[in-house]
Amino acid sequence: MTKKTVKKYKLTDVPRVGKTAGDLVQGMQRHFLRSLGLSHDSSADHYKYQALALTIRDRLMECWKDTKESTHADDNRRAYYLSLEFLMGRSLSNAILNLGLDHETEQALYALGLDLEALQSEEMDAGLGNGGLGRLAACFVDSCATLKLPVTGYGIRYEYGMFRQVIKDGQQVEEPDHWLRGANIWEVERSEYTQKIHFGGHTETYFNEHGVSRCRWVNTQDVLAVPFDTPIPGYKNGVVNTLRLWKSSATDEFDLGEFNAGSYPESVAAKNDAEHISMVLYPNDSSENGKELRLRQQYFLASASIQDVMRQWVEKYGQDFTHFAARNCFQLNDTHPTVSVAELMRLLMDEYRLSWDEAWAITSKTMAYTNHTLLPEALERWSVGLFSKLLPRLMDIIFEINARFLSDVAKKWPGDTERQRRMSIIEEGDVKQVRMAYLAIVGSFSVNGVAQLHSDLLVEGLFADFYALWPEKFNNKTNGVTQRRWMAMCNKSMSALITEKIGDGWVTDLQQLRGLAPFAEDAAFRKSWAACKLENKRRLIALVEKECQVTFPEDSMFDIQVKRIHEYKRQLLNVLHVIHLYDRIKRGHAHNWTPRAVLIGGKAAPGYYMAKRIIKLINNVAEVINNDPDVGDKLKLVFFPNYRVSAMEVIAPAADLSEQISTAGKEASGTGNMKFMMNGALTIGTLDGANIEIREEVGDENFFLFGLTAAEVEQTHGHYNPNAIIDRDEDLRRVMHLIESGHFSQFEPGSFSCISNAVRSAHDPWLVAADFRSYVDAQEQVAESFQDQEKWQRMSILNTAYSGKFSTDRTMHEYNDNIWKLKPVSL
Ligand code: 26Q
Repeated sequence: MTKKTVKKYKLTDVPRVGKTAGDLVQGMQRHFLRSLGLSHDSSADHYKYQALALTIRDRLMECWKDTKESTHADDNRRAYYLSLEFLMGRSLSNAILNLGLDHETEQALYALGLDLEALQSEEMDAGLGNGGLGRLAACFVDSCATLKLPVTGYGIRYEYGMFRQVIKDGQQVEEPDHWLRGANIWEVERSEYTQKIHFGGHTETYFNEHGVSRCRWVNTQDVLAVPFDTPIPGYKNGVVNTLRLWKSSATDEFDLGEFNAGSYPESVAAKNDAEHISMVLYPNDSSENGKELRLRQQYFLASASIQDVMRQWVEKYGQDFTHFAARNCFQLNDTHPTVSVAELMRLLMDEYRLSWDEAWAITSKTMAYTNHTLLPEALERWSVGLFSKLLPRLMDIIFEINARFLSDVAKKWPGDTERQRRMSIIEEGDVKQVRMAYLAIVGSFSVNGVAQLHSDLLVEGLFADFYALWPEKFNNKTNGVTQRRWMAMCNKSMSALITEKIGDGWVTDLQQLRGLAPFAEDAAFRKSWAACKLENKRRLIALVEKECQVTFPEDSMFDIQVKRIHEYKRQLLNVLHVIHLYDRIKRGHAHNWTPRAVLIGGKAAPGYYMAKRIIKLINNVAEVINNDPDVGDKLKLVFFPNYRVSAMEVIAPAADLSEQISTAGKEASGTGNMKFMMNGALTIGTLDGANIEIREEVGDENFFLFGLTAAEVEQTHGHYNPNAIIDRDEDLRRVMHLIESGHFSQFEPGSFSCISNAVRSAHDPWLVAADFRSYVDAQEQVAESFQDQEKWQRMSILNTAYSGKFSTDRTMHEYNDNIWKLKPVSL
């Protein structure tokens, strides 16, 4: 054949891949042999998981291509979610669900004699986050894809995610999470979009050819940022968005000049520094201040992501930035990526020659900031010294932003120097500090909290001065969770029952769950509802048996608190209640008893001493209770090790009671509370974060409220006397005595004195003693309600029925309507 007569093909003209069960079987067979090189049917489940994952991935790829082509072709506005954390968990089951391949996959695996659950559990969690803020980012990108919004997630591809928690001798021990060992099926390296990031060096001013003074950043140490893309499928809509995670890598231009030929190995080894930037996630969820590597990570993400967006802009529109702000929006997930404000200024001025005013007009219309904390001590600060050393050019820009900002403040409040001092981005003092939250507010057109109470408290408290200056910037966006993962995927039996009654519209329109409310009065429905819960409880029983060697009785109330271990979240209050129940059983005050199985899980920041003591206390109390024959099935307590996304997928569907017991005014929102509610758990909670809105939706008769309000908490300041409270309350006195007498620390005397001291301290900010009585009384109500199972199931159904507000689909609609203003992708 001559070349001329050969039919021509394009690499990109690939026939569409089939989606029947038979196609999936063939896909798996092909990948098993041709991609994985396997021939033995007896190979480990891990390979079978990989074959299935590759087969499902094939079905994502073409939608991914279509989505990219569509957004590339239009001139529509886009948003970028910048976050140091994306707590994605597993991807396989989510991809199967969102592609609408549930049924076909089940059939294909049946034909192959394989078990879906076994294969799914082979996938490592992508644990690239600490907790709420990281998981929120994951739910957001799911909802954006489902709403067809052109939103790209930008983050860091940590080699090691959140540590694995093992419990040894009742104590937390951290083990490294090398999650990328054994290949990550879901990522695609895109080295052609590598960016260069600068650190160190110094700045120089010079005059350009027009005699204009300009700045350059020289003598820097450079690091490469290599992108890895993960597909984010929307629910049955053909959209696949992108999560782009950056890996750090050394440049090959390492400085041989500094070394003689004999030091070649040393100069290669120096590459290590660069490659460490994306090595590990910081495992604390309230800021650990001042760590240089953390600031490197933050700038690495900000600079790589913004350069990536500008690269795409310049490729498409050239160096004209007139419409840049109209077409681009960066959402900052807390202050962690806030150096972006200064980085966008730098790129526009130093690389693209814009004036300060032009650059500022763009930057301050492009950035939007979400705050996730009310604790003043958790607000991020960086010392000016460290900042100047690591990022001198950005420090200069921040000083200039601050100078111009303070002159505006002076114009509005002439002579009010105290106010200028309070509002300054630079905190004066022994060590000057950059206040990142203030930089974020000054540099953004939108600032939001994550629940109504939180947003209200921000403008009344931490950000009051800024609210007085720019009231129009501040808004609320109550958090949510994706019902795809947190109901449809993890609670199949309940989902099927719901769909049978009201259809499957709720999967993309959660308010439709309201249609369930009338069925609360239907006895047969309540029976089916209870049967689903029981099935889910059996799954959790098996898991708890495996992880904790404790058997939860299936008819006991599953009382659950899972979240990071923090004093403000008050796991300690939970334990005090459990000790109180134990004490009652021992005293023979257990008539009409409601059996309870209490599960507490969560990770403590490795350096957080009190949090680690609380874990130890929980384990010691569990040891005593679970082995006391007087207690038997009346009460069980476990500390669930290594709490993570995939564990929550088993825990939430099995819960009867959701513990949301933070000191009022301290939990910004909470999102676990929403997952439990959707899965039919009742909440015992304070008036804190989104609990308030949960109670508003479900009605106070279906919610167990206790505790001081945020305003009352504020008022206790200066006159709190926990010892008087303990003296007056016999139950609390007995509980404190059990702890202080060493009943739970027989071989470790004094081991919990820090805990009892904290409860007795007049300066206890978390007011554990203050809320004890009202908590125990509310728990008594809970126990009584659980005895009337008909009533309980009715309340459970209504919790699910009124959880519609807490979908991230609603949250993303609100971000889009008020902040991003994006048009859906047309496919
Ligand atoms: C900061 C500096 C250095 C190292 C680490 C950090 C750091 C990392 C993570 C600080 C905070 C976090 C995470 C905070 C977080 O998860 N906050 C939670 O966000 C949820 C989503 O909005 C809310 O529901 C929770 O109320 C809030 O606690």
